[in-house]
Amino acid sequence: MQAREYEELTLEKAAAYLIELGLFSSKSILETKEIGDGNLNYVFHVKDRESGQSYVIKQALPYAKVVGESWPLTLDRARIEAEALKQAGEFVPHLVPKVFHNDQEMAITVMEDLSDFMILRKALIDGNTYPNLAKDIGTFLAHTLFKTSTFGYNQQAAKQLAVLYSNPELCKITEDLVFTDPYFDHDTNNFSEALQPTAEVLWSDNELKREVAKLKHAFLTKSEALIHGDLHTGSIFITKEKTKVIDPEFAFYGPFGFDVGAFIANILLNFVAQAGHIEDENELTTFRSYLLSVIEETWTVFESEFKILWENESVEVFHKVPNYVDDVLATIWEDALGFAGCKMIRRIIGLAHVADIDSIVSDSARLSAQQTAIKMGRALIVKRTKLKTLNDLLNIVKEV
Ligand code: SR1
Ligand code: MG
Repeated sequence: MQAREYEELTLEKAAAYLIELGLFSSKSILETKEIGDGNLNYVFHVKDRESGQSYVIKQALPYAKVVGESWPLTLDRARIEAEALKQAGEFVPHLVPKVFHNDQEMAITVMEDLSDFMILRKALIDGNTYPNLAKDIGTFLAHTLFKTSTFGYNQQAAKQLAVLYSNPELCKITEDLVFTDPYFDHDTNNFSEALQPTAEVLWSDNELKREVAKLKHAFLTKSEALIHGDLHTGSIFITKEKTKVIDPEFAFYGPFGFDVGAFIANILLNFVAQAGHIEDENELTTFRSYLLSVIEETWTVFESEFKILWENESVEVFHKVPNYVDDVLATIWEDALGFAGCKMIRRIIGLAHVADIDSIVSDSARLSAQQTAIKMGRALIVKRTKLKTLNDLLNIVKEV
C-alpha cells in the first residue's frame, strides 16, 4: 500500500482502506459501522457479508474527540498503541488483540475483531461475572510489567525502549485530569451542583493534597516498566472464557503500580455504583463479594506470577537477595492503592466520568455513590502506607 497523507476516515474510506490493504477483495460486499465509544478515536468495524471475515480499524484523530478540535492531540499515540499491543502480544498473546497493520501517516491500526466480546465496564454494570477475569488481568499485569522492567529486560535496552515509548502529551492528560485538576477549582472539572460542597472540601483538604502531590511525582518520575497507562474496565474486552486488553495509547515507561491501581479503582467504582443498580439486598451483597474477589485474585495472581518470573527470568544480579522481591511488591502495592484512590476521585470530580456511576437513574443514589467513591478514594490515598495486606484493603472498603 502506498504511503498517504493523513485524512480522517469515513465509513466508505475505512472499507476502501482494507480493500487496498488486500484484506478484502474489491468485489466483497462490506458492512461498515463506527463503533468507537471512547474519548479520543474513531473505531470502525468492517465485515464481509458473505464470508463473515471482519476487522477493526482504529484511527487516532488529531484532537481529543470528547472535547473537539480545540484540544489538539498527537497522532503518534496510534504508533504507541500498535507497538504496545505488539509488545504485549509477545508476552501474553492470548490477552491482547492481534495487530495486522499499522500506518503511522494515517494513524491507523488494523486489528482483530472482538465483536464476540463485551466491554467489561458494560458487562459489570449489567451484573455479569467472569471466572477468568482476575487470573487473566493478574497474568497480563505481571508479564507485561516484569518483562519490560529492569528486572526482566536487558537494562540498557530498557532505556532505549523507554525512548520509543516517550508519550509526553498523553502523560500530560493523566497528570492534569487524574493528578491535578480535581484537587483545584479548575475549568476541566465536571460535576453536578449537588457535589459542589463535596468538591470544596476536597480543594481545601491539605492532608489529601500532600499525598496526591507525592503520587503525581511518582507518576512523573518513576520509569519502572512499560505500562498500559489507561487500564480501566473500558479498556478490557471480555467473554466467559476469554479476556483481551485493548487501547494502550497512554503507554509509556511509568510506575509499576499505575496499571494495577487503575484496574482496582475501576472495580471499586463498580462496587460503589452497584448500590444504585441492584435493588435486591442479597443480590447486591453477592455481586459485591464477587467484585472484591476479583481484586483479591488479581493481586494474588499478579504477586505469584511476578515471583515466578523473578525466580526464573530475572536479569538483576540482586534478585537472589532474600526478601528483595517482597520489598518490590510491597512498594507496588502501596503505589497501586494510592493511584487507585486518585483514579476514583478523578472519575467523580474530573472531566471524564464512568458509566457505572453516571448511569445510576436516581439522583439521590447517584450522589450517594459519588460521595462514597470520593471517600473511598481519599482513604486509599491517605492510608495507603498503612494498608499492608489485601485484608487491610478489603476492610477499608467495607468500612467506607
Ligand atoms: C481527554 S481523554 C479523557 C480520558 O479518557 C481516556 O480514557 C483517559 O482515561 C483520559 O484521561
Ligand atoms: Mg482509551
